[in-house]
Amino acid sequence: MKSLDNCLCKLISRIEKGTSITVSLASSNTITLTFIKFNPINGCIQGIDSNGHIIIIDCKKVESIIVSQNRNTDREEIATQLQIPWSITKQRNSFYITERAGTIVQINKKNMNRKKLILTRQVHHEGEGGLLGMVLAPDFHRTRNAYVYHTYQENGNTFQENGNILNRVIQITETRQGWVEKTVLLDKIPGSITHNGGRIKIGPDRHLYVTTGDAREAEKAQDLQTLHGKILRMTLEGKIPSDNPFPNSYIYSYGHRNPQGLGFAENGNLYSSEHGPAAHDEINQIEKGKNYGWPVIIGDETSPNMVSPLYQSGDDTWAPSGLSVHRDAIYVAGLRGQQILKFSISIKNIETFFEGEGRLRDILIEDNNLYVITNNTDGRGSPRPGDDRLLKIRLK
Ligand SMILES: [Ca+2]
Repeated sequence: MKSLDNCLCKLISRIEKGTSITVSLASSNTITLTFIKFNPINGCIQGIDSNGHIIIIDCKKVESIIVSQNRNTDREEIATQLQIPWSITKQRNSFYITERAGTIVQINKKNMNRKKLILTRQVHHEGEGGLLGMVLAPDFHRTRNAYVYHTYQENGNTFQENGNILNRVIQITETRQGWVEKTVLLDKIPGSITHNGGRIKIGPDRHLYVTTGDAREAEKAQDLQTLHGKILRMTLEGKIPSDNPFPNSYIYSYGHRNPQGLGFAENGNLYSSEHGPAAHDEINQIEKGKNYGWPVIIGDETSPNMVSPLYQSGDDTWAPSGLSVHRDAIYVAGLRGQQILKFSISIKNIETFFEGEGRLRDILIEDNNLYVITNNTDGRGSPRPGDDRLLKIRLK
């Protein structure tokens, strides 16, 4: 204890058993543990790592300790050192996580394998654009096929007002060298330095649902002749399904500003989250052919033939991104809000489910486990040692 920094001593003595701590070591490694105890005789911390192993750390080797303020201490760190991660997908024991600059990381237990995309159009990473949503094909285990949404440039080198930034949905295949472009499902989706939408999900009907942003042209969210501010529906081959609401159109719903969350409930209901203009963020139930109001109505405002949100944030800002539906609840990742919100559908109640890890980007729920990625490395957050991370939280 004599050689231990006095502040560190005081901090350690206040940590309660069961608290999640992230320890930075002099060797520049970081490790996250569930704290058990501190032994003042040998000056060592005892804790449990994400694999359930008991770890003993000599405090003389500790540079710093971050004590998590999580309300939910039942969480594990699955991966660290992610680079601006955007979406989580999972197949058996492997996670596939997109990173905005244009890579996909496979995480299997403690192994991380980062692969590039080999494309006919480069991923354009600027502002909120880049490699965004991803889903694995239903037959991924056999074909290694997946679908991604990414920003690209039609021409030129820099962003020009309402200029040449676009988005597209493509099918890619995993190979040893990287993820190789296979087919283009839809390109020329309006893009901008912000408001690119970008979440994609496969529905129970095996069709692909895609969120697009208004690309900073708000009024076009109401225009059924453009793809600004819409939720699209297409077959896995990129065709327009014959039962889409508008003839010969990908549009499934419209009047959106910048939806980045999309998820299906077990009963097939579709939910989405979107960013409001100044606060007034929204959670919506998405129904075929409906108009969600932007920019005509915001918050709880109403208008004939427009759908007001299931819930909206009022004067608070969540900046909601990915969501996942589990039983009666929608779990929404908050960027600015830095929390996971839990919205109970039947009673329309909202509460903070998890916080204390900074900005959060996407959520995936499987087998009663909630997985979340942080978003602290894109220049808008305050990265900590190990950021960005993939965390696992056990649902009660
Ligand atoms: Ca709305």
